[in-house]
Amino acid sequence: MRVYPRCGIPLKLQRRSVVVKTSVPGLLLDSGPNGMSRFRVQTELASAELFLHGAHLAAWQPADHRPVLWLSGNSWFEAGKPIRGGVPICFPWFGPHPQDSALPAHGTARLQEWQLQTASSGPDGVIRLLLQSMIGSFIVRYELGIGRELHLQLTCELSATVTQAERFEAALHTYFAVSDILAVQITGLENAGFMNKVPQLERCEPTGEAIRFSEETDRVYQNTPDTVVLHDPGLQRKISVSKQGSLSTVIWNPWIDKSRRMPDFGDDEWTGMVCIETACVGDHAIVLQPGQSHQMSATICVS
Ligand code: TA6
Repeated sequence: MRVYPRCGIPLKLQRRSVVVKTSVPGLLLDSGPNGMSRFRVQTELASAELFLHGAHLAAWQPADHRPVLWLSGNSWFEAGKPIRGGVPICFPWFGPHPQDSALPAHGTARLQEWQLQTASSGPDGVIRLLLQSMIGSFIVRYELGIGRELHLQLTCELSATVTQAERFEAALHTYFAVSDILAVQITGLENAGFMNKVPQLERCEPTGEAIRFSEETDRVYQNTPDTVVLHDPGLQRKISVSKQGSLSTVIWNPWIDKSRRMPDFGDDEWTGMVCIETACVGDHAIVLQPGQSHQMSATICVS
């Protein structure tokens, strides 16, 4: 059986539900829904699930806490379709394609099968995974550090073989589980202006106050280098999202009507989730010269 280099993991799982121990303590490989290859982390620090499809982190639960990432009970697990929840990777564009509406929303990264490059368990007990994919002219690497904290790092390199600069947008479109969207608030964006996308596209001034939810909310905050905190009194926890290499932060809850319009989103699931997305979009899209690269990372902590 051929194995992944350097971590002894079989390249291909048979289409039956098998669980394969890997050479990395606390890291298993099995077949998830519809036989999709899934890495499962189970250590003293945390548990998690990562699909090669879209390099999609679908679950993360640090020890002594409830699940942090939200996943729809109606999610697709199919080639060519994104998983609904967890951390979708939006690349090389965000939202609808600017010229061709036939192209998938949020780009193709979350629809591709990524390759595992390395997997390891450090002396700190953190499981570190490196995945890679070629997306257009870009070599995209995704590093995950899975422990009591979650560290996600997306490195996008423009191939040196191209002859001109290229622009991209990127987002870690993170879905957080909440006790009740009506009870939570988000701080850290009080002083940032934002593009409001509902009810219509409108540039808005800073509100000067924490974000609370009472309707469909879809906002792209710009010039936001600082840490954002999700306060959830119902679960008696705070979730902080700190970042590097990202000046956009997207806040999204679909509310009632949009939830009903999405087949892979339960009609009543909107009350239990909110997206806080670490991004480089719009005014903060990235332009690279051939051979250049850009790193965007997020560190998520629960207290
Ligand atoms: O990040 C917010 C957003 O751009 C919303 O406009 C909504 O479309 C959401 O992403 C989900 O997009 P998706 O393509 O995953 O259904």
